[in-house]
Amino acid sequence: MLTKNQNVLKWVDEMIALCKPDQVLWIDGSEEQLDALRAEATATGEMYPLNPEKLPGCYLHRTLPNDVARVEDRTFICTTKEEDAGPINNWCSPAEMYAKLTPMYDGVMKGRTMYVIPYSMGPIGSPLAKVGVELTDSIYVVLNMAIMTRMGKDAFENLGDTSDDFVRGLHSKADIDPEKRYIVHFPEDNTIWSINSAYGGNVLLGKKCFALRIASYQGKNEGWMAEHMLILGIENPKGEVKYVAAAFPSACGKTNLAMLVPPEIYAKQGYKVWCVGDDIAWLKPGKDGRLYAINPENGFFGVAPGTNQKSNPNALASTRKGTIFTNVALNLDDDTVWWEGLDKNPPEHALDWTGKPWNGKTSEEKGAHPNSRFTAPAKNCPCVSPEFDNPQGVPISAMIFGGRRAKTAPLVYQSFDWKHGVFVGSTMASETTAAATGAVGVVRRDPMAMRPFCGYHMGDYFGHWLEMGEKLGDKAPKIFNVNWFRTDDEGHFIWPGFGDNMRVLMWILDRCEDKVDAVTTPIGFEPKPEDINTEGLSIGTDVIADLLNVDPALWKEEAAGIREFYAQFGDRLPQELRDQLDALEKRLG
Ligand code: OXD
Ligand code: MN
Repeated sequence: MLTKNQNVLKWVDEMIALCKPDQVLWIDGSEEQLDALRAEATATGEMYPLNPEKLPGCYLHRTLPNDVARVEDRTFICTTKEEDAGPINNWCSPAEMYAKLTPMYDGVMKGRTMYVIPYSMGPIGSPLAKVGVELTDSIYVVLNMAIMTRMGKDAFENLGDTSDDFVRGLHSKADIDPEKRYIVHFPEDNTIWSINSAYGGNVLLGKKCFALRIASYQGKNEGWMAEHMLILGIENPKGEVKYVAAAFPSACGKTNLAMLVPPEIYAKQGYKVWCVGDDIAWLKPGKDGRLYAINPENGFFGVAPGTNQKSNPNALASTRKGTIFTNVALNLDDDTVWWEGLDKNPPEHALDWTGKPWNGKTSEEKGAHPNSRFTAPAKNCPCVSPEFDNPQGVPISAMIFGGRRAKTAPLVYQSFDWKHGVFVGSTMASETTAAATGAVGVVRRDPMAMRPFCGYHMGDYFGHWLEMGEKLGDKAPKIFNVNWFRTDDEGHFIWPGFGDNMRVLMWILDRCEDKVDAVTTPIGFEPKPEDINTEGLSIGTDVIADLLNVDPALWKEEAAGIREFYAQFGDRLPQELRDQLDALEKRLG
């Protein structure tokens, strides 16, 4: 036992009585204990140790083919009142859900060990950090939590001996039965129950379940924000660093932006980019009234396919030691890993993500699952911010929303003010691509990229954003929207993206410091085309002008789509946002 906290001990005892494990192991976070678990997982085949020279301390793990992604349709927010979960979440009453799941956990760990994992989301000792305890029967979970969180006995220091403010996470692989898979949140009880999955997003309970769903609810009640945002710092040649936080839906390049490599024109002047986080930001007003952010996580749970030396050299470098790979291909010649988009040289003598023999040169099948992942320590990242462990967090100058829009949204625009910025975030959307099932170009609204992650009523969440703006007043970050995905008539992306996105970030920072004028359009402030630096690009200012074009006809359609989307929130949609929509329609004429 690593704590005297009676609230923890009582709850752990209750869960032991329910799950009936053969043994209970408290995870202290020591390397010796982790090494013993790595050895055990290697002996049972749960983890496969990779080439110790090329990938020291790295392991491969495979999940069952029925268990490779987050399951939004089996994810629940269980609040006493249905209306508190809102129209976007699946809801069930806590009483009914506990009654349904309790028998499923009864005796589920017989013959297994229960691991008790204390962890901190956020630097230990930070006023923004919070403690969680996850109980699990999976060594894979323990070893991933060791990378993704500050795990072990030190995490209890923050809690003290009497506090009840910790998130109770209970996970069991059970039989990994997809029909009985549940990812359930009880925000009113600080509790998460996950059963019948062993896939990261469903079982690393510190991440989406705690740091977004439960934390968004806590943040609303306690006056802070939990957001699906990367955090990055841009250092100028004088050594001053400005930070931005940015929210994008999945598959829109958050990890790539978080670790971007500055283009030559900026690098040669001495600009640098620092990664504070790639997925989640916890934000709270600081003593000076500005909004400060920490990354509650301690590692990256990134999508492997498409990660390569060109798209994201910093992410790739992060995976070269101490990393767990899940569902990628195994090169049998040298015990290294491979995934689609890594390089043009797939292994011939390999196993695919399911463990079947696979020849990358001749096979039609994919070697890695499209949602295969790396779990890599943040400390491995060559551009990890020196402020990564700063308990106070970093001050945020700008918040950026973005999605994938072929025609509608311009390359970048700034909201008129915070309220308008909340409107912009609440109407965020991304278009489906040919790669996904269903019609192409269909708009899926994903407010603030939180659609799958908001732990309460989305209308109240918008209200919380508005309240935070009131509180921050003129110290509030400026709010922007970007779109890297405008296409030409042949469907090709016009904007080069990747590191060149820094050119847009530079305009954003200039706006925050009042260094550059803007053009007023019906949707917000836009750059003058010549204010986006195109030096060294194959496109010029004329193309930038096209990328900034706002088509009133498309925007009228957009406004109609927003009205339809808003309707589901009924009277829990803040009046301010209705007013914003009316004002947009008026400006469009
Ligand atoms: C993630 C996600 O894994 O957003 O970060 O799905
Ligand atoms: Mn995410």
